[in-house]
Amino acid sequence: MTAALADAAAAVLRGNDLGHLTVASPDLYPHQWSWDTAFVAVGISRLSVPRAVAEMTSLLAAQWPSGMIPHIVFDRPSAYFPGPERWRSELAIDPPALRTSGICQPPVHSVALACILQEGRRRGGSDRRTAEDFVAGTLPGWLAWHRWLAASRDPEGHGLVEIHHSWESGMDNSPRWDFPYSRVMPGEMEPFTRTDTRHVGEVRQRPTDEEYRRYIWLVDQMVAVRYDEEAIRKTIDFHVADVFFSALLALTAEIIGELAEEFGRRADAAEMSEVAARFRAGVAAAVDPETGLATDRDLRSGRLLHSAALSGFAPLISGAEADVLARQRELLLGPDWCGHRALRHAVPPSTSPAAAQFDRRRYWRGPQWPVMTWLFSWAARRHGDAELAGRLREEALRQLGDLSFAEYYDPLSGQALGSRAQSWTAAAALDWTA
Ligand code: 9WN
Repeated sequence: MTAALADAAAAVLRGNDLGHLTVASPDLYPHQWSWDTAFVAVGISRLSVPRAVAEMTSLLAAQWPSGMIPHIVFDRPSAYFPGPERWRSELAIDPPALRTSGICQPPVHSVALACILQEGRRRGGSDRRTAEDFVAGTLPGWLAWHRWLAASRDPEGHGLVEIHHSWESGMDNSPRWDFPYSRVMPGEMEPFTRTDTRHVGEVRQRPTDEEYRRYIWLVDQMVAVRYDEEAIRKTIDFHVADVFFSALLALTAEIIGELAEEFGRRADAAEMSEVAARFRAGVAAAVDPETGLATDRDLRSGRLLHSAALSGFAPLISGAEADVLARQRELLLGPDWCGHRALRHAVPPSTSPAAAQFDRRRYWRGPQWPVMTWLFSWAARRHGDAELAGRLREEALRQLGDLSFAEYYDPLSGQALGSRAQSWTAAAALDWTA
């Protein structure tokens, strides 16, 4: 079974491979996405270290002069909406060399660097050299990305990353964002036609039209100020502190710091370790003592955004004090989450099945996302909890046994939902079976 799963996963990644980059999925997402690329590179490294390096290199080529890694790189025409004509990255005050979107996604990239390096060294020979040269040669670019996040997205040093669009969170329509979006009131705007709904079985597996109007309204607001970060902060209708993004920054800054140290960049290492500590503290301070879950904040109203979303487990990603981790672990495996009696597979749902907002088939409002299971499993191992990591892996492998490599799954029936042949799902399977 494991060999069949690995073969099928490899076939999905080959099918989505354009040569120098892998599209996030064949029809729904025919371009390169930022955080998808990191997960995909981890999986591909199990097949070919040079190919994994190429994947990361093509993403880095799209880095903005500011240091931002954009969330989508458009390298060919397609019907995806919003495409480059709506994003208009060429209008940016300091524009990127390639056509990209104008926002970012959570940093997972240094996880990919660490995995590529580990796999290169395990294989030895030219793979080892390729991986080491690649990490040493591109560290300045990845450092600039983490620096930009720490400076531009947390200018006051609170240890929480602010975002200007829910696409930046990667969890687009999560209940986390219901309140801030209730304050986004689109005015007159250029008409548009969605294309995403053509590629899924049922429209109800995707965000609603009302949500899309708000998503595009925010894009137009950013274009209007030519992606000037300062102006965006002042004018954008969606302005929140994202606890899960912050946890990833804490984790990935720590890894970048370790890599910098290893490759002789002492000052960079110290700087990244400070960034990691700052965001780890920000995440820890955002844990609600009553629920035990980490909480986002709406920066327009100052309101805390309580929601039963998977992001509440941010400390399991960033790392935290032992008592915080123990409580989070218990909650994660408990009856409101992985241990919920109606779940088909005991892996984390995107929203708790015990919550009023739970919607078993709609995107980030309930379904289980295998890539998120992979992330929690990887982080658990890194933070010394091999038992949790192994449990999640085992359950996820059962879920992936249908070989559809779906984007997400109905947590109650186990049915595949969203896109099929999703690259990051196949990548997770490959890493787990290696
Ligand atoms: C918008 C590619 C991306 C993921 C996101 C996921 C979804 C895009 C969309 O697909 O978002 O960025 O068009 O719905 O929410 O996490 O990176 O897989």
